[in-house]
Amino acid sequence: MALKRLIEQSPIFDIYQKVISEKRISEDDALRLFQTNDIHTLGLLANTIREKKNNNYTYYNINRHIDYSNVCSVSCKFCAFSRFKGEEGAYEFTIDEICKRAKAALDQEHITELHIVGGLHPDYPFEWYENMLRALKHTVPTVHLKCFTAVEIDFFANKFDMTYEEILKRLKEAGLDSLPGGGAEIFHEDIRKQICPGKATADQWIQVHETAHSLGLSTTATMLYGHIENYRHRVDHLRRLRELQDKTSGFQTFIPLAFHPDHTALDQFARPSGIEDLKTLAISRIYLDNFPHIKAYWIMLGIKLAQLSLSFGVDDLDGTVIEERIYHMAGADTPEIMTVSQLQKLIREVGRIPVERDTLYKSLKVQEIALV
Ligand code: V47
Ligand code: SF4
Repeated sequence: MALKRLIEQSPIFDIYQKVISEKRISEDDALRLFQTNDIHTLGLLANTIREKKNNNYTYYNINRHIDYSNVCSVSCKFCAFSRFKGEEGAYEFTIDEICKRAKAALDQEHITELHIVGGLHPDYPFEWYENMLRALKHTVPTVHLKCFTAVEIDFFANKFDMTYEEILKRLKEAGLDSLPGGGAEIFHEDIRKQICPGKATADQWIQVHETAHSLGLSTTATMLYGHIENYRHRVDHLRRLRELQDKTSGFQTFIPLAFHPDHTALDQFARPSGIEDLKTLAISRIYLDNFPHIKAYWIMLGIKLAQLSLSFGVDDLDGTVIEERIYHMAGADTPEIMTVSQLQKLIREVGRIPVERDTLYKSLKVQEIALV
């Protein structure tokens, strides 16, 4: 009864009623959710939807990230990872090195997914990317290849004078299985032109994903928050994603990414607070009613907060990862790898059931063992 009274007195009680009766919330509602300090009602709402959609399950996968090169033709203000060609710290993996890393991860960790991205390399011919995919399919044929952000796809289209469809069809033929959600940053033009001029616009990012969905390639979506944007920009970002998902149903997951400022041109900012992280995850779960999954990328969020987020709308913790660079170059102090048993333990500790999934959310192993 006390809880009922508390909820009834909440400044977001009208939104609570909407969500409980399965009505879609508006952009104004989402903005009010960002403005509220009633984190308990927010968490309760997000958790209700999370349990309706994904029961008590929490998903993870066994994956490896490979960032094939940090050489990039542009310089986004939030990025600590990229280097211009010839600059100190620039690196390029050969296709052979990439395959060796992939094979080692399959043999030692039994990965089911490779997540491969890189900078916008000024010199590589298109065949380099095709050859990388072909070599990987030959070396680790069972592994799902989730490669290239929409920003990279847009860069290839401009550089090699092809349409998104032509690029994606050729990459698919070479072995591409799906696209990751990076490069979305904040869609709003006022922010984009300040933090990442010179790369794909929001419309282009959306168009690449729409094209991928039309070709049967599923994708994920991200939002980089906690820098110069405000809540209205975040809501605008979520709105554009919900609209595309209404059209295509091609997104699997949404992953909010907390800004890490170290060694970036925006290092005057602090990292978003824990409350800000939980709010953003919870509101994403509530507003994006057409997204099946919300992921907390533990590398970025920290392990303790990622665990707590499982009560704030999150049903997915990404994977074992291995050799993450983008966040660790920007100051992340999380480990670069978590073992499967560590992942399972932190899921079980909050009373959820760990489920190993493949990239497309087919359950591979459900760990129904009770916590002792
Ligand atoms: O595109 C770069 C962001 C993204 C910083 O699709 C930064 O399942 C915070 O997209 N602070 C790469 N963020 C990571 C990414 C991702 C991660 C996990 C899972 C999936 C998925 C995708 O990271 C970049 C950019 O948006 N980023 N620098 C930074 N300093
Ligand atoms: Fe290059 Fe991507 Fe870094 Fe921007 S975020 S500088 S496109 S590597």
